[in-house]
Amino acid sequence: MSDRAPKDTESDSAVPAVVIVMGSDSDLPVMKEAGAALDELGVSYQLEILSAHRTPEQAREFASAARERGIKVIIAGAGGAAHLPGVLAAYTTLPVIGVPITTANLGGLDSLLSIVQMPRGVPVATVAINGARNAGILAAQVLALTDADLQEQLITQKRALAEAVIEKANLIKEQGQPC
Ligand code: RP5
Repeated sequence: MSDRAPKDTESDSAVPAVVIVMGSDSDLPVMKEAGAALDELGVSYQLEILSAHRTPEQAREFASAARERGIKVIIAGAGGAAHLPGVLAAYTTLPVIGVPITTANLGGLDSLLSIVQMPRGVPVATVAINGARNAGILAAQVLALTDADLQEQLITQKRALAEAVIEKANLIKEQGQPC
């Protein structure tokens, strides 16, 4: 495994901070929500299709080189026998955020369990089924540990969430409880 710290020369602006990997183009409708969350926060990212089963060599090569390239966080979405996030995590010490994709036969429970039940020592931070937006936000929160501007944006976003709830609560109070 090659997982050395990134060299300064490789941490330039051409390298995306986050790579959003998915097992198939059929995952894109869900996984693009991670990209939308990162777009809102001005975080650079790249989309990749890699499969733990169909392109295992390419998946290994990507994960083994990711840290040295200067990538900071990997988001990986997969459905069914969803081994992609775990396989990537096996080859890197970068944080890997797993997104279980909903499935026709088992509703995504298969994906969720495949991603979340990692063996001790090889973690994947797993979000909800189809929770790609949260994966994008979580990736930004990792980056915000060393980025004060990004941290400010995340605080603003959380304030907006709170204000929206308070507004709805006030509206219900004004209109009265429905019987
Ligand atoms: C997984 O198999 C992919 O992540 C996708 O969710 C699922 C089905 O893939 P396709 O048959 O649609 O390519 O590897």
